[in-house]
Amino acid sequence: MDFSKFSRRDFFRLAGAGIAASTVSKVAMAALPEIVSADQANTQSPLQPNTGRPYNPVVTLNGWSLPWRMNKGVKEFHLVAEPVVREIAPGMKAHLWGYNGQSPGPTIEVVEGDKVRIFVTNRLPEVTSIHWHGQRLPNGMDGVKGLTQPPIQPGKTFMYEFEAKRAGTFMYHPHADEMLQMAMGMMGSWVTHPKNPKFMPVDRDFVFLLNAYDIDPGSYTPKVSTMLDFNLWTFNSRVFPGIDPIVVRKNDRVRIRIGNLTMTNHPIHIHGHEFQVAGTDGGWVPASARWPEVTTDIAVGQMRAIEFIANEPGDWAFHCHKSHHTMNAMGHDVPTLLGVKQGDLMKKIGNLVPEYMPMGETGMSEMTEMAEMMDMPLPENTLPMMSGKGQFGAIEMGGMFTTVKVREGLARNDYKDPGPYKHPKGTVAREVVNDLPPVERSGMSVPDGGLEMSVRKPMGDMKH
Ligand SMILES: [Cu+2]
Repeated sequence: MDFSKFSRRDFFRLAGAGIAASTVSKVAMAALPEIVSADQANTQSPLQPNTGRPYNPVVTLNGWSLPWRMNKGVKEFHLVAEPVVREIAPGMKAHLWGYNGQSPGPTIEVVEGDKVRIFVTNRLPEVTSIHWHGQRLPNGMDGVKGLTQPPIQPGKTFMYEFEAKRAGTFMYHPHADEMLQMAMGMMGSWVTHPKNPKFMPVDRDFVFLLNAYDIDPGSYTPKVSTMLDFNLWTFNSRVFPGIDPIVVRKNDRVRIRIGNLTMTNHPIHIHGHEFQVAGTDGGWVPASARWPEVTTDIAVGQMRAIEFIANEPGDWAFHCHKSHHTMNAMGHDVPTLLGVKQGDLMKKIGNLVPEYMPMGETGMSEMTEMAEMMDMPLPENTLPMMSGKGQFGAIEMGGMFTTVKVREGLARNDYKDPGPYKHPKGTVAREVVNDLPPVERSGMSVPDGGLEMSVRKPMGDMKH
């Protein structure tokens, strides 16, 4: 793993830096695993295990996995709940709460049967706790503030200990002031690898969370009381074009594990391939119980691990099928003006409201082009509603959208963006010009006087 991207902060700096200063004992902190944190939103290379049982690591989309230390046979991790700055996409940063420098927090990877100890240090201004969604564990380790444990006060460190009993994909998030803390970005993925590395092997294994924010253009902090009307629909707290592509080799068996911690469901859709749901947060789906899909709905609090053979080269769209979830901020209160002749109305309004932007007489696409042509300035710290550039022009997407890039001849561990797909000659949709071969007419001809057809009218009440 490329550690140059991380800052390793020692516990003295941690203890001296924040609100925790007076309450964290340096002696106590000295016994804890070193804090590792990330300051970037790029997808990091998989973390190859160098201690403990072997496994095939996952790749966290626009994220990273947390290093651990072995202590007398126990895998020890250190999570720090703290305010973070997350780049949502180039051009926009959000002031969130997260873990170890980012939101979502780092992915935790363990192996079935591992004894795990997770230290959680609270550097937030309020109490927190962590619930380990989907895990089999002693009740008192379940992380529900008030019900199974006292709150973790600001400045304090708690310890969770349990055995990772079941292989699969899990999530972690606070179970204290939950609505606010999740609206602020506190969550992460957890993968328990099977003890037998040959169990359901895949060539490339990706994981990410669906999350959502409501951040007004020009501001940095999410509105924490929003219930449904979020304006940034994100994969791991990133929106397109800030989401990295999912890069795979032709004929790879690919798994993508997707957890939903937003407040609504997301029908996740792949182009050019079919997949099967091979796992949920409840466990692996037996092969005999799977069926083919190109879209799977992921409800709130669910995880779906989809698998497919990537045997069609290309840049395939991979996105939520709710079309307002593939748009960024600003796009949500636009009046429908399809077919409305705005004429010099826009000039008149423009005199009164200088920032007035006319919206779409023929559709929204013209706006994207106009904004580009006029080099229209956006308010500070926000993103165009529909953006992204492809080899054929504007992609006009935002939010929960990325591409699965299937390429021949990549190296085993190569996840770098290979650039736009080079289409074989004659395989791209094109304008019809006068170069089509002549059509052979069928022998059918209409007799003189035309054809007589008799049609029987359906009777009765045809409501449906
Ligand atoms: Cu969606």
